[in-house]
Amino acid sequence: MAFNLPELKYPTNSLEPHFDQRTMEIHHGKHHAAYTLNLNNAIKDTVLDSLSIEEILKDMDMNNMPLRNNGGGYYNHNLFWEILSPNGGGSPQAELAEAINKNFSSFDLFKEKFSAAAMTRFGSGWAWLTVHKDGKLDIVSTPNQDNPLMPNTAGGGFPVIGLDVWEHAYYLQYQNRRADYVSAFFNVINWDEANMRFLQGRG
Ligand code: MN3
Repeated sequence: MAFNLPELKYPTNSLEPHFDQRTMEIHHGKHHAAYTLNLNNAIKDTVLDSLSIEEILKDMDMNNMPLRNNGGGYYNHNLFWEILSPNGGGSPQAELAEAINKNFSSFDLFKEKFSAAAMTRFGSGWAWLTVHKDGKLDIVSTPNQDNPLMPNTAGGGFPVIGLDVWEHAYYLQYQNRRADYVSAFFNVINWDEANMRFLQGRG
C-alpha cells in the first residue's frame, strides 16, 4: 500500500513571517513529495509494502540507502508539519512543560540546548527532542534523514519535536543565517501537539 503525501493543516502562508510561503510550498510540495514517491518506489513489490512507516523505520536495514533516506524523509516531514502551527509559539504545555523543567531546569535552558544541537549539526540533518519510556527527555541530532526510531540511532527514544536544518528548509528566506531560522522555529511550535507526542512516547 503506497504512502500518501499528507495535506498541510494550515495554508502555506500562515506561518509567515517566521517561515515564508515559498519555502513552505517547495518544502512540502516538492521535497516531501519526492521523499514520498521515492519511499513508495523503494517498498514496491517487497514485504515492506504492508507495513506502517513506524514499523519500516524500526526494523530499517541501515545499508539500504534509498529506504533509509526516503523512509526517514517521509516520516520526519510528516512530524515536522504536525508540530508547527500558525497559532504556535509560546511555552510548552501541561505534562511536557513539567518534564522540560525537570530535565533541563527551565524552558530557557532547554531552548538554548536545543538551539545548540540544531546549530552544531554539520551539513544536513535534524535536531530532536526525544522521550524515553521512563519519561526522560533527550536533545539529540541526526545527519541527513536519519531518525531516532531507526536502529541504534541517536540514543533511541520517541521524537517529540524535530527541526529540519537542511538548507532547503530555510535558505530562500534566511540564506546562511541558520540561527535566525532556529529562533523563528520557536514562534511556530505547536506545543499541544508536542505534548500529545510526549504522552504517546512516554507510554
Ligand atoms: Mn526538509
